[in-house]
Amino acid sequence: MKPTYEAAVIEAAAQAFWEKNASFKVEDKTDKPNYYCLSMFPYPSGRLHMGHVRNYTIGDVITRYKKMSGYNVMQPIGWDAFGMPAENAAIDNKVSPHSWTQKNIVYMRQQFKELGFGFDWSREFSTCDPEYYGWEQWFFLQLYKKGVIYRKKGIVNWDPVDQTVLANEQVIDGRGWRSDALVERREIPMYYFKITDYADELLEDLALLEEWPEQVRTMQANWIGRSEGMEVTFLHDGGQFNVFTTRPDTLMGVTYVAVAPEHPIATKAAENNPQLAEFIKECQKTGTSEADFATQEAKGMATGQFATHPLTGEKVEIWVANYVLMAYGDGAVMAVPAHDARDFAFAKKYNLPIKVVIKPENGNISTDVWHESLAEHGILINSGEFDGLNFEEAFAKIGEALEAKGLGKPKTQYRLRDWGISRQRYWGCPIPIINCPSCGEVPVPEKDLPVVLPTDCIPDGSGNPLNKLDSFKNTTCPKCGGAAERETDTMDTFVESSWYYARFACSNYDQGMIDPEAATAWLPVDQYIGGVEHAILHLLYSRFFHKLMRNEGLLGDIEKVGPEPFKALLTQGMVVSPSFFRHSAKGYEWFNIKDVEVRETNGEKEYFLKADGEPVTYYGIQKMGKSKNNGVDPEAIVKEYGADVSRLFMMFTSPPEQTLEWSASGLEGADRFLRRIWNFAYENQAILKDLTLSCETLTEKSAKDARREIHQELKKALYDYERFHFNTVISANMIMLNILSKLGDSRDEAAVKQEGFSIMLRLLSPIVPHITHTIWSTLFGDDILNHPLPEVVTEALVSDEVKYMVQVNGRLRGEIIVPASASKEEIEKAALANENAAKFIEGEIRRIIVVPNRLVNIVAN
Ligand code: ANZ
Ligand code: ZN
Repeated sequence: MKPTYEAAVIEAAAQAFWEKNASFKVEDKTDKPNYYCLSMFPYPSGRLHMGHVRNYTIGDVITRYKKMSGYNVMQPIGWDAFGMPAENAAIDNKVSPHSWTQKNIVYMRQQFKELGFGFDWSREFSTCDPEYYGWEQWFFLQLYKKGVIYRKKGIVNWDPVDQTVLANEQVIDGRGWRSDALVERREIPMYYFKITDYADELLEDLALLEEWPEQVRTMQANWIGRSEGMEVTFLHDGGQFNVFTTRPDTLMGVTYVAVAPEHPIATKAAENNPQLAEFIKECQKTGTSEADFATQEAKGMATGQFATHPLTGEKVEIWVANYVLMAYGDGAVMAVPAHDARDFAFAKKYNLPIKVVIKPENGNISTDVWHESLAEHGILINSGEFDGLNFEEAFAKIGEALEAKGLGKPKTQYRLRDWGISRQRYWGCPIPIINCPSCGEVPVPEKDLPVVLPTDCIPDGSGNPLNKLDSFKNTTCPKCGGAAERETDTMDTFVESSWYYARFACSNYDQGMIDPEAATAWLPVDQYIGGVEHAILHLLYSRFFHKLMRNEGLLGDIEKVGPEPFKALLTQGMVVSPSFFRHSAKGYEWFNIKDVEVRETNGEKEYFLKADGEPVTYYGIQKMGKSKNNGVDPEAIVKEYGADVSRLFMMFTSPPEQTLEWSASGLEGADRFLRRIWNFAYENQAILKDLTLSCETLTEKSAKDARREIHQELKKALYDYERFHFNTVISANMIMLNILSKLGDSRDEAAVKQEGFSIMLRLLSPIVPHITHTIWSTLFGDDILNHPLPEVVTEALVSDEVKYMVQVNGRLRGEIIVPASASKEEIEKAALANENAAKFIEGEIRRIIVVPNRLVNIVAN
């Protein structure tokens, strides 16, 4: 054994050992129970950042912990390789997205290996491999046949200068990110998944996900957004239209109705109203994202038309309003300004009447300014025959009145929309459809799959290069044999990430999308780990896909696999670090902590740039990232300190779900602890290897005490491991090392050192696998991974002595230590002999009460 800890040397050797022995390659069936641990696979952006490292470290610790707990653990890894960053990089660097992506994968794979992650590399794949996305195209065709995927027109952001469709995040303040042109909305045909058919199941099955964070389940439920309400019909000159309302109790307070700018009534009214036509066009210039709708100012225009109130028969004006979404409910609302905040703001702006029909509990019905009590449920007023009813009664009675006239019925509405998956982009999975001038949309025959994406295009920013690539685009119609064109849209990359978890069970299977036997063996994922930013879409789409694959019979024994893909979910906290800036004419300039010097005078901290000695402003602890230049490159950490130090620091500083604050001193601390472990092993080599030592026959008190404390710490650590509280597992080991370091070389103490250190190595092995591997194999000659976690020896916890509190008349006055075998009389005698207690005994001793193993109370007066 070398006298000093050299991370670089031992880590390379340990990694080579795992690689050579395929230590993390797993078979589908062994004599152990299977456990599937999955960290969300990365986008191959170029290099790992700290968020990645934290995510995969947590997953790796769980993997190794479960392996040492007796499971056959699969921890796969792959690459979520399609998507926009590759196209943007291609535009900037003039290389194809394919070669940019491949280069990144090679680099990041190496980084993974240098961090010592126990991945089963035999299962690796990229979503841009035709062997992967070909099955996705096959699945598309099955769903298309059944109508689960269908085509309809959808609205996109159109950049009139670049002549291209923009993603929502490419629209900045209503303008194209590259061209700065005002973005328009366009309607184009697109493909959709009918996820709304699964809304109820997706909502109800959330209850099965007991090992998911409550917050994530709530976010999913809100996203699905089930609302119980009523569909109400309004008649007007040209016919009739429906509105959806959750508040039919406010029906008598309707003072106008409003339709979305795209509503047919608006279109019709605009035909001979140029001003209105202009307004509608204006509305269409804003982005199409939810956020755009939520933040824009309410605007509208009257159509000059009127509708008939379904109960009173009064005329109410029809408005076009930008706050009404065409895609929700019926694209129209019955406006009740007195009780709905958006209607209120709109009515105030355009001077429309406000009629109060609900009296809230606090009685406040003033409508000078908006206040929340107006939106509460209450008792109906100004509502004729419905006066005096509460919400539930009014819902029922008004519902009956509407139904009697055929002008209303109860309705359940979902916020969830069908999932549009067409992207007008190159670097994605081609949609397997051929557009024929005579036959229309024709699915690609299964025998012609996969439709392979050409890999040598270099996009230039002016739209999808597939449109200009005749060799891809031009084809013949499978139906009529005439000239036809391939669909050039590709799929949303969320499609690939919706089923990769299942493909990892059988990455190399070529008889189908999923091997049913492998699915039965591995699914559901036992533990899924990832960032909370995926709490909604990715997890919802994966849950949806799981149900789709189940319905196609692809998942094997569904009784065993179950209806959900991820049994337990851990959402790891952010990695944060301090940020610093200067403001100048050029704007904000952000400086990295490594370039900043901290000076402390009289407890006040001041910050200076090392380069010029001038001050910079501290901007607090922020999420690590490029925008604030406050990132720390994990590669530099590994180079300087090694993978184990980085892993230990991350696991020790905070529990997985919480924010992790970067600190150089924390890293130093982790490094010191590992060096102490190494030194301990080095200095005690002879003892640690001595096979004649045993803890079974200890007689020395110091040794017995130390052993008891070690096993007490072990007991806590095992409990915390199971809860994934790795930070306290580590503190327990720090305490153990302190205990062991105080022991001498007597046979008894040496035996405890040996046992205690072997406990520590096994406990720490999942967290710092390299150093523990090296020390273990040096001392004991075999592979620590093949050893189970240490177990608590119950006898070691039993003490020879017991501590008693001594009370006099119920007040604590002293402590005594007696042999565990002491009789009641001996304990009483010891208590009376306690000097401090004796001082408080006044008068006659009436009684002595002994509570076994806890206290002695002397009653005297
Ligand atoms: C009248 C009313 C009175 C409403 C009141 C609310 C409060 P949730 O709960 O999200 O389902 N609404 C319906 N369709 C809409 C659309 N296409 N665009 C914008 N808003 C729309 O919301 C349902 C409520 O949102 C409905 O109930 C409707 O306004 C509005 F005191 O009807 B309510
Ligand atoms: Zn045809």
